[in-house]
Amino acid sequence: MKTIFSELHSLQSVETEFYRGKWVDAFEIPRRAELVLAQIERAGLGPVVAPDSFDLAPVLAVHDRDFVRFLETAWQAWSAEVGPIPAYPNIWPPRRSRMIPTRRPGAELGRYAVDMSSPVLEGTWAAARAAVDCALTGARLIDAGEGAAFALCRPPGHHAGRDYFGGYCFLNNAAIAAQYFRDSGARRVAVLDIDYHHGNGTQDIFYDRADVLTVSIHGDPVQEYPYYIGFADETGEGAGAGCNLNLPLPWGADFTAWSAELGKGLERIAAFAPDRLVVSLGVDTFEEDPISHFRLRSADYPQIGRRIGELGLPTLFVMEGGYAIEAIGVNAVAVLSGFESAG
Ligand code: OKP
Ligand code: ZN
Repeated sequence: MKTIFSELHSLQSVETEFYRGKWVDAFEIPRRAELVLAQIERAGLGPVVAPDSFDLAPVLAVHDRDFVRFLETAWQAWSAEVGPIPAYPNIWPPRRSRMIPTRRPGAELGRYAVDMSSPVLEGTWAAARAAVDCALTGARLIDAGEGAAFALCRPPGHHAGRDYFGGYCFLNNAAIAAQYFRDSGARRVAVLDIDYHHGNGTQDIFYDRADVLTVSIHGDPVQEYPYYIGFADETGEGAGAGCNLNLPLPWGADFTAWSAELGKGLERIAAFAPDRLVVSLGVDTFEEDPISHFRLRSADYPQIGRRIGELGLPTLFVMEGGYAIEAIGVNAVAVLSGFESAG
Protein backbone atom coordinates (compact mmCIF):
# COMPACT_ATOMS: atom_id res chain seq x y z
CA MET A 1 0.00 0.00 0.00
CA LYS A 2 0.99 3.62 -0.43
CA THR A 3 2.17 5.74 2.49
CA ILE A 4 1.37 9.45 2.56
CA PHE A 5 3.97 11.47 4.42
CA SER A 6 4.91 15.14 4.83
CA GLU A 7 8.23 16.44 6.16
CA LEU A 8 6.32 19.33 7.72
CA HIS A 9 5.53 17.10 10.71
CA SER A 10 8.94 18.08 12.12
CA LEU A 11 7.67 21.62 12.76
CA GLN A 12 5.90 20.21 15.82
CA SER A 13 8.90 19.53 18.02
CA VAL A 14 9.64 20.08 21.69
CA GLU A 15 12.50 18.77 23.82
CA THR A 16 10.49 18.25 26.98
CA GLU A 17 6.98 17.61 28.24
CA PHE A 18 5.34 17.95 31.62
CA TYR A 19 4.85 14.43 32.95
CA ARG A 20 3.97 13.43 36.51
CA GLY A 21 5.00 16.79 37.92
CA LYS A 22 8.29 17.08 36.06
CA TRP A 23 9.68 18.28 32.76
CA VAL A 24 11.04 15.11 31.12
CA ASP A 25 12.33 14.20 27.64
CA ALA A 26 9.38 14.51 25.26
CA PHE A 27 7.76 11.26 24.09
CA GLU A 28 5.96 12.59 21.01
CA ILE A 29 9.00 13.55 18.92
CA PRO A 30 9.71 13.90 15.17
CA ARG A 31 11.97 10.84 15.28
CA ARG A 32 8.87 8.66 15.71
CA ALA A 33 7.69 9.42 12.19
CA GLU A 34 11.19 9.14 10.75
CA LEU A 35 11.58 5.63 12.20
CA VAL A 36 8.23 4.49 10.84
CA LEU A 37 9.22 5.86 7.44
CA ALA A 38 12.58 4.07 7.56
CA GLN A 39 10.88 0.76 8.36
CA ILE A 40 8.39 1.23 5.50
CA GLU A 41 11.34 1.54 3.15
CA ARG A 42 13.23 -1.38 4.74
CA ALA A 43 10.18 -3.66 4.59
CA GLY A 44 9.26 -2.58 1.04
CA LEU A 45 5.69 -1.78 2.04
CA GLY A 46 5.18 0.36 -1.06
CA PRO A 47 5.68 3.89 -2.41
CA VAL A 48 5.86 6.91 -0.14
CA VAL A 49 4.07 9.92 -1.61
CA ALA A 50 3.65 13.56 -0.56
CA PRO A 51 0.16 14.76 0.32
CA ASP A 52 -2.03 16.96 -1.85
CA SER A 53 -3.13 20.27 -0.33
CA PHE A 54 -6.74 20.53 0.78
CA ASP A 55 -8.63 23.62 1.81
CA LEU A 56 -10.18 24.01 5.26
CA ALA A 57 -13.62 22.70 4.30
CA PRO A 58 -12.94 19.07 5.38
CA VAL A 59 -11.49 20.35 8.68
CA LEU A 60 -14.52 22.56 9.32
CA ALA A 61 -16.78 19.58 8.56
CA VAL A 62 -15.75 18.08 11.93
CA HIS A 63 -14.24 20.93 13.98
CA ASP A 64 -15.85 24.06 15.37
CA ARG A 65 -15.10 27.20 13.35
CA ASP A 66 -13.90 29.29 16.31
CA PHE A 67 -11.65 26.46 17.48
CA VAL A 68 -10.04 26.17 14.04
CA ARG A 69 -9.59 29.93 13.84
CA PHE A 70 -7.98 29.85 17.29
CA LEU A 71 -5.45 27.16 16.29
CA GLU A 72 -4.63 29.01 13.08
CA THR A 73 -3.92 32.31 14.86
CA ALA A 74 -2.81 31.17 18.33
CA TRP A 75 0.93 31.38 17.73
CA GLN A 76 0.70 34.87 16.24
CA ALA A 77 -1.41 36.16 19.14
CA TRP A 78 0.65 34.42 21.84
CA SER A 79 4.09 35.30 20.50
CA ALA A 80 3.05 38.94 19.97
CA GLU A 81 2.18 39.20 23.66
CA VAL A 82 4.65 36.78 25.30
CA GLY A 83 7.46 36.37 22.77
CA PRO A 84 8.64 33.42 20.66
CA ILE A 85 8.27 30.70 23.30
CA PRO A 86 6.04 27.60 23.27
CA ALA A 87 2.45 28.32 24.32
CA TYR A 88 1.31 26.10 27.20
CA PRO A 89 -2.00 26.61 28.96
CA ASN A 90 -1.87 27.27 32.68
CA ILE A 91 -5.50 28.15 33.30
CA TRP A 92 -8.77 26.47 32.35
CA PRO A 93 -12.40 27.63 32.48
CA PRO A 94 -14.25 26.34 35.55
CA ARG A 95 -17.44 24.35 34.97
CA ARG A 96 -20.48 26.59 34.30
CA SER A 97 -18.29 29.40 32.96
CA ARG A 98 -20.12 31.52 30.38
CA MET A 99 -17.33 31.09 27.82
CA ILE A 100 -17.23 34.77 26.90
CA PRO A 101 -14.30 35.47 24.54
CA THR A 102 -11.33 37.26 26.14
CA ARG A 103 -8.59 39.48 24.75
CA ARG A 104 -5.75 37.40 26.19
CA PRO A 105 -4.10 34.56 24.25
CA GLY A 106 -3.28 32.60 27.44
CA ALA A 107 -6.93 32.59 28.49
CA GLU A 108 -8.03 31.55 25.00
CA LEU A 109 -5.45 28.73 25.06
CA GLY A 110 -7.03 27.31 28.22
CA ARG A 111 -10.48 27.54 26.64
CA TYR A 112 -9.50 25.10 23.90
CA ALA A 113 -6.66 22.99 25.40
CA VAL A 114 -7.61 20.17 27.74
CA ASP A 115 -4.08 19.45 29.02
CA MET A 116 -0.44 20.56 28.70
CA SER A 117 0.59 17.88 26.18
CA SER A 118 0.07 19.93 23.02
CA PRO A 119 2.08 23.16 23.10
CA VAL A 120 1.36 25.61 20.29
CA LEU A 121 4.60 26.45 18.45
CA GLU A 122 5.40 28.60 15.44
CA GLY A 123 4.98 25.60 13.13
CA THR A 124 2.11 23.85 14.88
CA TRP A 125 -0.59 24.95 12.48
CA ALA A 126 1.49 23.98 9.42
CA ALA A 127 2.35 20.58 10.92
CA ALA A 128 -1.24 19.88 11.94
CA ARG A 129 -2.53 20.93 8.50
CA ALA A 130 0.06 18.69 6.80
CA ALA A 131 -1.07 15.72 8.91
CA VAL A 132 -4.67 16.38 7.86
CA ASP A 133 -3.52 16.59 4.22
CA CYS A 134 -1.86 13.16 4.61
CA ALA A 135 -5.10 11.64 5.94
CA LEU A 136 -7.22 13.29 3.24
CA THR A 137 -4.84 12.26 0.47
CA GLY A 138 -5.07 8.68 1.73
CA ALA A 139 -8.86 8.92 1.72
CA ARG A 140 -8.77 10.27 -1.83
CA LEU A 141 -6.52 7.39 -2.96
CA ILE A 142 -9.01 4.92 -1.51
CA ASP A 143 -11.92 6.68 -3.22
CA ALA A 144 -9.91 6.33 -6.45
CA GLY A 145 -9.84 2.55 -5.98
CA GLU A 146 -6.85 1.69 -3.76
CA GLY A 147 -7.74 -1.05 -1.31
CA ALA A 148 -5.77 0.56 1.50
CA ALA A 149 -3.45 3.46 2.33
CA PHE A 150 -1.34 4.54 5.26
CA ALA A 151 -1.40 8.18 6.36
CA LEU A 152 1.81 8.59 8.36
CA CYS A 153 0.34 11.47 10.33
CA ARG A 154 2.22 13.46 12.92
CA PRO A 155 1.12 15.15 15.12
CA PRO A 156 -1.51 12.52 15.95
CA GLY A 157 -5.19 13.42 16.08
CA HIS A 158 -7.54 11.14 17.99
CA HIS A 159 -7.63 13.22 21.20
CA ALA A 160 -8.77 16.35 19.34
CA GLY A 161 -12.53 16.88 19.64
CA ARG A 162 -14.91 19.24 17.86
CA ASP A 163 -13.64 22.22 19.83
CA TYR A 164 -10.72 21.07 21.94
CA PHE A 165 -7.18 19.80 21.60
CA GLY A 166 -4.70 17.94 23.81
CA GLY A 167 -2.88 14.64 24.20
CA TYR A 168 -0.26 15.62 21.55
CA CYS A 169 -3.14 16.19 19.08
CA PHE A 170 -4.49 19.34 17.40
CA LEU A 171 -6.76 18.35 14.51
CA ASN A 172 -8.43 14.94 14.36
CA ASN A 173 -6.87 13.42 11.24
CA ALA A 174 -8.87 10.17 11.40
CA ALA A 175 -12.22 11.89 12.01
CA ILE A 176 -11.59 14.38 9.20
CA ALA A 177 -10.86 11.48 6.83
CA ALA A 178 -13.94 9.55 7.99
CA GLN A 179 -16.13 12.60 7.35
CA TYR A 180 -14.46 13.10 3.97
CA PHE A 181 -15.45 9.54 3.05
CA ARG A 182 -19.05 10.36 3.99
CA ASP A 183 -19.00 13.53 1.95
CA SER A 184 -17.57 11.70 -1.06
CA GLY A 185 -20.37 9.17 -1.08
CA ALA A 186 -19.73 6.46 1.52
CA ARG A 187 -23.05 5.69 3.25
CA ARG A 188 -21.50 4.31 6.42
CA VAL A 189 -17.97 4.64 7.78
CA ALA A 190 -16.40 2.83 10.73
CA VAL A 191 -13.45 4.09 12.77
CA LEU A 192 -11.48 1.45 14.69
CA ASP A 193 -9.09 2.97 17.22
CA ILE A 194 -6.40 0.53 18.38
CA ASP A 195 -4.15 3.10 20.05
CA TYR A 196 -3.54 2.36 23.74
CA HIS A 197 -5.42 5.54 24.69
CA HIS A 198 -9.14 6.05 24.20
CA GLY A 199 -9.97 7.99 21.03
CA ASN A 200 -11.98 10.57 22.94
CA GLY A 201 -11.91 13.21 20.22
CA THR A 202 -13.20 10.81 17.59
CA GLN A 203 -15.95 9.60 19.95
CA ASP A 204 -16.91 13.22 20.69
CA ILE A 205 -17.13 14.17 17.02
CA PHE A 206 -19.39 11.28 15.98
CA TYR A 207 -21.24 10.59 19.24
CA ASP A 208 -24.69 11.56 17.98
CA ARG A 209 -24.24 10.12 14.50
CA ALA A 210 -25.69 6.88 13.10
CA ASP A 211 -23.61 7.03 9.92
CA VAL A 212 -20.20 6.72 11.60
CA LEU A 213 -19.49 3.83 13.96
CA THR A 214 -16.66 4.47 16.43
CA VAL A 215 -14.91 1.56 18.18
CA SER A 216 -11.97 1.99 20.57
CA ILE A 217 -9.88 -0.58 22.51
CA HIS A 218 -7.92 1.18 25.23
CA GLY A 219 -6.61 1.46 28.77
CA ASP A 220 -9.51 1.77 31.20
CA PRO A 221 -10.12 5.50 31.82
CA VAL A 222 -10.41 4.91 35.57
CA GLN A 223 -6.62 4.56 35.51
CA GLU A 224 -5.52 5.91 32.14
CA TYR A 225 -5.50 9.06 30.01
CA PRO A 226 -7.88 10.61 28.90
CA TYR A 227 -9.51 9.63 32.25
CA TYR A 228 -12.87 11.37 31.96
CA ILE A 229 -14.20 9.62 28.87
CA GLY A 230 -13.93 6.20 27.26
CA PHE A 231 -16.06 4.07 29.59
CA ALA A 232 -17.89 1.00 28.34
CA ASP A 233 -21.35 2.47 28.98
CA GLU A 234 -20.78 5.33 26.53
CA THR A 235 -22.65 3.90 23.55
CA GLY A 236 -23.72 6.98 21.59
CA GLU A 237 -26.69 9.33 21.90
CA GLY A 238 -29.69 10.45 19.88
CA ALA A 239 -29.51 9.10 16.34
CA GLY A 240 -26.05 7.74 17.25
CA ALA A 241 -27.33 5.52 20.07
CA GLY A 242 -25.55 2.19 19.74
CA CYS A 243 -22.95 3.57 17.31
CA ASN A 244 -20.07 3.97 19.79
CA LEU A 245 -18.33 0.94 21.27
CA ASN A 246 -15.72 1.34 24.01
CA LEU A 247 -13.66 -1.70 24.95
CA PRO A 248 -11.54 -0.72 27.98
CA LEU A 249 -8.95 -3.08 29.46
CA PRO A 250 -7.01 -2.80 32.74
CA TRP A 251 -3.29 -2.14 33.02
CA GLY A 252 -1.27 -5.26 32.25
CA ALA A 253 -3.62 -6.62 29.59
CA ASP A 254 -1.77 -9.08 27.32
CA PHE A 255 -2.48 -10.03 23.72
CA THR A 256 -4.93 -12.77 24.72
CA ALA A 257 -7.12 -10.26 26.54
CA TRP A 258 -6.62 -7.54 23.91
CA SER A 259 -7.36 -9.93 21.07
CA ALA A 260 -10.72 -10.89 22.56
CA GLU A 261 -11.73 -7.20 22.58
CA LEU A 262 -10.52 -6.83 18.99
CA GLY A 263 -12.82 -9.73 18.10
CA LYS A 264 -15.79 -7.87 19.63
CA GLY A 265 -14.86 -4.69 17.78
CA LEU A 266 -14.46 -6.43 14.43
CA GLU A 267 -17.76 -8.24 14.87
CA ARG A 268 -19.53 -4.93 15.54
CA ILE A 269 -17.88 -3.34 12.50
CA ALA A 270 -18.85 -6.27 10.25
CA ALA A 271 -22.47 -6.02 11.45
CA PHE A 272 -22.46 -2.26 10.70
CA ALA A 273 -21.42 -3.08 7.11
CA PRO A 274 -19.53 0.16 6.42
CA ASP A 275 -18.34 1.22 2.98
CA ARG A 276 -15.03 2.44 4.39
CA LEU A 277 -12.87 1.73 7.45
CA VAL A 278 -10.50 4.18 9.14
CA VAL A 279 -8.02 2.64 11.59
CA SER A 280 -6.47 4.92 14.20
CA LEU A 281 -3.19 3.03 14.36
CA GLY A 282 -1.32 3.48 17.62
CA VAL A 283 1.30 0.96 18.66
CA ASP A 284 1.61 2.18 22.25
CA THR A 285 -0.05 -1.12 23.22
CA PHE A 286 3.50 -2.55 23.00
CA GLU A 287 4.93 -4.09 26.19
CA GLU A 288 7.90 -1.71 26.22
CA ASP A 289 5.98 1.49 25.62
CA PRO A 290 7.25 4.04 28.16
CA ILE A 291 3.88 5.70 28.94
CA SER A 292 1.49 2.77 28.49
CA HIS A 293 0.59 -0.44 30.32
CA PHE A 294 -0.49 -3.18 27.94
CA ARG A 295 1.75 -6.11 27.09
CA LEU A 296 1.55 -6.70 23.35
CA ARG A 297 4.69 -8.07 21.69
CA SER A 298 6.10 -7.34 18.25
CA ALA A 299 4.99 -10.78 17.03
CA ASP A 300 1.34 -9.84 17.79
CA TYR A 301 1.11 -6.92 15.37
CA PRO A 302 1.00 -8.82 12.04
CA GLN A 303 -1.97 -10.78 13.35
CA ILE A 304 -3.82 -7.56 14.24
CA GLY A 305 -3.36 -6.34 10.68
CA ARG A 306 -4.42 -9.68 9.22
CA ARG A 307 -7.63 -9.76 11.25
CA ILE A 308 -8.50 -6.19 10.24
CA GLY A 309 -7.78 -7.18 6.63
CA GLU A 310 -10.18 -10.10 6.89
CA LEU A 311 -13.04 -7.56 7.08
CA GLY A 312 -12.35 -7.00 3.38
CA LEU A 313 -13.02 -3.25 3.61
CA PRO A 314 -11.28 -0.34 1.86
CA THR A 315 -9.14 0.77 4.77
CA LEU A 316 -7.29 3.96 5.64
CA PHE A 317 -4.70 3.58 8.38
CA VAL A 318 -3.91 6.80 10.24
CA MET A 319 -0.88 6.96 12.53
CA GLU A 320 -1.57 7.85 16.16
CA GLY A 321 0.68 6.93 19.15
CA GLY A 322 3.61 4.66 19.93
CA TYR A 323 6.54 5.86 22.03
CA ALA A 324 8.91 2.89 22.26
CA ILE A 325 11.22 4.51 19.75
CA GLU A 326 13.23 1.40 18.86
CA ALA A 327 10.09 -0.62 18.03
CA ILE A 328 7.58 1.88 16.63
CA GLY A 329 8.58 1.26 13.01
CA VAL A 330 8.62 -2.52 13.24
CA ASN A 331 5.31 -2.67 15.09
CA ALA A 332 3.42 -0.18 12.91
CA VAL A 333 4.62 -1.69 9.65
CA ALA A 334 3.85 -5.20 10.97
CA VAL A 335 0.18 -4.21 11.23
CA LEU A 336 0.21 -2.88 7.66
CA SER A 337 2.03 -5.92 6.25
CA GLY A 338 -0.31 -8.21 8.18
CA PHE A 339 -3.27 -6.38 6.63
CA GLU A 340 -1.85 -6.91 3.16
CA SER A 341 -1.28 -10.63 3.85
CA ALA A 342 -5.03 -10.99 4.39
CA GLY A 343 -5.87 -9.43 1.02
C1 OKP B 1 -1.46 10.32 22.82
B1 OKP B 1 -1.81 9.10 21.96
C2 OKP B 1 -0.55 10.64 31.61
C3 OKP B 1 0.14 11.54 30.65
C4 OKP B 1 -0.65 11.58 29.40
C5 OKP B 1 -0.76 12.43 27.17
C6 OKP B 1 -0.84 11.11 26.48
C7 OKP B 1 -1.29 11.30 25.08
C8 OKP B 1 -1.26 10.04 24.27
N1 OKP B 1 0.17 10.46 32.82
N2 OKP B 1 -0.03 12.38 28.40
O1 OKP B 1 -3.07 8.54 22.22
O2 OKP B 1 -0.80 8.09 21.93
ZN1 ZN C 1 -1.92 6.58 22.60
